[in-house]
Amino acid sequence: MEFDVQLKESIKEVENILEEFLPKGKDIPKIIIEAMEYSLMNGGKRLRPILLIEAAKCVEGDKNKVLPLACAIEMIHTYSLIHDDLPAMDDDDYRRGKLTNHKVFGEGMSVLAGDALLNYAFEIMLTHIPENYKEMMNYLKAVKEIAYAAGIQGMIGGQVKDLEYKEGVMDLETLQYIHIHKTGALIKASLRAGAIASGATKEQLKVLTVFGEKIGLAFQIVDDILDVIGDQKKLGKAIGSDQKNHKITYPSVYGLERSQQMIEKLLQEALNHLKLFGSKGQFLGELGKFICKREY
Ligand code: GRG
Repeated sequence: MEFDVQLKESIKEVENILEEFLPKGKDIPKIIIEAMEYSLMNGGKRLRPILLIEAAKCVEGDKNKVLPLACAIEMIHTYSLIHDDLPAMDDDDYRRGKLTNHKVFGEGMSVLAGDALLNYAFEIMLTHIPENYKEMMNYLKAVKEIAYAAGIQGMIGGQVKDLEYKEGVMDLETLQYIHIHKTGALIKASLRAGAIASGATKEQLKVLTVFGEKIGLAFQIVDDILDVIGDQKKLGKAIGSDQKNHKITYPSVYGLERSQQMIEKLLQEALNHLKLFGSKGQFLGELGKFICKREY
């Protein structure tokens, strides 16, 4: 099957499950469900849940058993975007071509929608713990992996540094810390969680970890480049925000050409590692290429 078709099918599959997992119930105020759904079902690329599912497939895990983890990671990602768009953070009006959550629901409700998605992600994961002891232990280790990557040692840590340096001059070491933690950590955790929950061997886990690290960093360099030369229509948001906010980025330090060469090098190294999985890793490899060559 062609990659584009397969990707569309995977996105559809993730979206169906997200719909299924969304909270329902008379006792929940309708507005919070609407605010959560507005951003969660708003056309994301669904990269993290697909990476998680594909990592499970690479190690011959049961896809159905990792679906709660895949949905949870997309909910955590969505919460981070909602909060990142708030006036107290990046103050953005548009995401994926549509008004940001707080522009529609107001700042207070938007904070709560982010909180609710984060909390609900853990509720879903903990509601679906397998009963078999070995599977349960692997699954709980995967939940911990996600918690760690989303927290102060991961995404929040990266966002904290980003916020701290908003006004000041950042050095390259800090830029790398931010990239690795703010975006890289959740991408790496998607792969590791899918593998760990599916009982990966040490060697398999190592390969998927390195693949995740390389693709995670490449993802962020692409993001930096798109902020300089991206197509606003395709991106669904304005470009040039890094320059406007005097942020140092890969293109501002290394230039566009060298940044692009770095992405290519990271991609090739990531793909080399995947060889361990043979044809089972083929779609994951294509996904890596898509991430490195994306235009949105
Ligand atoms: C608020 C705790 C907290 C963290 C925010 C990830 C993050 C940390 C902020 C996002 C800021 C940002 C736009 C970073 C660039 C990289 C990134 C995460 C882009 C969006 O991810 P995609 O391209 O998004 O996977 P879609 O729209 O496809 O879901």
